[in-house]
Amino acid sequence: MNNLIEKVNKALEEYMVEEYPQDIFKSMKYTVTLPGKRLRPVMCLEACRFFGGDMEAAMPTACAIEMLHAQSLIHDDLPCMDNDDFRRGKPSNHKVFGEAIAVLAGDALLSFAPQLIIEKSDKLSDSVKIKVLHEFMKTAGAYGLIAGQVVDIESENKGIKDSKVLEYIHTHKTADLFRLALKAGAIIAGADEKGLQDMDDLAQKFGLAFQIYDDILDEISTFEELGKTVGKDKEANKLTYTSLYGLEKAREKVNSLFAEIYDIIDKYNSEVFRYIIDNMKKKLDK
Ligand code: GRG
Repeated sequence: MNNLIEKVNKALEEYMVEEYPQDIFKSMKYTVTLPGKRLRPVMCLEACRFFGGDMEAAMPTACAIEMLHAQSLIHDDLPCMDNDDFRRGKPSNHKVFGEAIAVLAGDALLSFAPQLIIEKSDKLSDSVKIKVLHEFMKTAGAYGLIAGQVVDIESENKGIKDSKVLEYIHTHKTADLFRLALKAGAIIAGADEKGLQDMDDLAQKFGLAFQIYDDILDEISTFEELGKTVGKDKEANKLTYTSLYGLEKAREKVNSLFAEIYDIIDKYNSEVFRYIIDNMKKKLDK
């Protein structure tokens, strides 16, 4: 796992150039290279391995997915969205570069990332690139992250407390990026339909588990542990699994999803996924 994270960090440093106009490139690089967990690029490389693919061939795509994730974090932290001053243990992008540049840095990453897939994926055929880009577009747009974010904002404004709406938000705000990572890695390795279906299933279960886990940590952790403001969801009366069912039921749900995830990843002998889930369990048990 640490080896994969190091490889991803090295590639991100290489891809995040600082050109003219420097303000925008600096702002893009700032959030992308802050120390996140790199779950999505690592999962993309791991899914590629599941199906016997060449991890090096998947590296530009893995990094592009981390860039899309960073874009969503930059925009999510803006005053017009979640209004968060900290991210990954440091001031949020707009706190350092100002709102205008932060909006533009997110926008720029949204096109810089697929441009990278096209320009740097020498080992991929054009037809594989198109399939990967198709998944990328579905995730980034109104069928993916944006759909999740819009319903999240609406449900907060209207005080909606509905489990179906909650699942919709988790599916699109959170699971869709894991889906992109796992499916893109599998596509690059030439996985068949059954393999792609497994990745879809794994992403959905992991995404739901991860968002509920994130909501639990928001209630039980400190700023130092998370590197971001804690307790904001409760304060804003946000629709979350913990607000709907309470902490204990939320822990039960995460554990039952983990059990289902183990059934899938054991088929693929995934030490990486085991490491990720074991770490999540430790944080929940503290
Ligand atoms: C895609 C155009 C476009 C817009 C984005 C703002 C927005 C629309 C969506 C919000 C998506 C979001 C921030 C979801 C939260 C998911 C989540 C739990 C993120 C935290 O992920 P970690 O813990 O973060 O993996 P690190 O920092 O470790 O990478």
